[in-house]
Amino acid sequence: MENAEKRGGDGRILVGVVGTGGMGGMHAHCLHRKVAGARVAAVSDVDAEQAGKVAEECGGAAVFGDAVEMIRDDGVEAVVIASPDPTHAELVLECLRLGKPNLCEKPLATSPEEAMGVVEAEVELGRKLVQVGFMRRYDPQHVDVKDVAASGAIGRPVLFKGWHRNAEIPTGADSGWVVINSAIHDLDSARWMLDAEIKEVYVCGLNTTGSREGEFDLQLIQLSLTGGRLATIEVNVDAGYGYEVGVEVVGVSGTAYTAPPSGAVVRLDRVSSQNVEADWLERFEAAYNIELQQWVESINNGYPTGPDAWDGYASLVAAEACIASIKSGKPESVPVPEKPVLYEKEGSVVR
Ligand code: ISE
Repeated sequence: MENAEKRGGDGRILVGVVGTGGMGGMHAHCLHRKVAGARVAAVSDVDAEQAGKVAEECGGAAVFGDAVEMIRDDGVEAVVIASPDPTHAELVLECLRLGKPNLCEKPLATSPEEAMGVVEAEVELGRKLVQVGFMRRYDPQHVDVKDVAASGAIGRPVLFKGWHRNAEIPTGADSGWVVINSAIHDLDSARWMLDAEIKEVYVCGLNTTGSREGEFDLQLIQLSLTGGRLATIEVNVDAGYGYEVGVEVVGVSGTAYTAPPSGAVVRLDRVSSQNVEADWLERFEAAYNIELQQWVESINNGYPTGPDAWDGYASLVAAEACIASIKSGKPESVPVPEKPVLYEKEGSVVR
């Protein structure tokens, strides 16, 4: 980056973190303790006490009550956005106006139209600055499966299977929440693993709790993708026993699936057991570290190279079609327009 000299004198990228709750706090701590080449320069949150606590734990970062003010500050060169979902797109657009690289938690926006606004702004700028927090793309177990699928070892990949279970559904969550908050990861995984776009979706669901009539906490999503590929996804956000995510890619001559995250297998009293993670922060701890480390390195090399604004947009278009399918009870087609050339290229500058 051209303004490397500005970085507090030691060459580390000065990062501002928006939101210091569960996700933002985790990102800030991870940047502070585990990521080389970056410094948490500032944090922002409407909860001043929480922001102050995280700032102190992260080496005395500056504290802002207003996210936009923090993003505009000269002492912030790159931004992690982990505030509530409805704020994402506007904050990403502010980063784009200032030319600041950013890593935005999923979803990129609350609707495909809003996400398209981000894509258009980035295309207008002619540089990729946005990365979306689809952290499974950094999970060692997922990466192993992707590598096998991409190597051709199992023949042409034809089917993706994903399973995704949360221990407990938050109060008030409806079918749409399950899709936009949880299934969006699986929609991205299917696109990434199969290297294809989603063309059609069909969702069946169940209410396993009996308490939210008409709302599906258990959803079975069937996808048709480009290249004649298929996918099935189970999302169960009230599984009770813990948190679990896995994928399988079936090729024409073999199959590859995620090994369970390691942990001792304990055999006691004639029972064999292994811990199940409580939530995504525990299950994907390594993935979040790798995601942030690679994000920092990619910025140092010029631009973010992880899942981009197009991935954020395409996943939201598919998510919206899933919600339409839940309402209609029928398959729904997914109208994804042609991908702008900016997102086809390895490099960031197209003009
Ligand atoms: C949560 O918001 C996440 O992003 C997790 O990665 C996902 O697995 C979980 O289902 C969501 O609720």
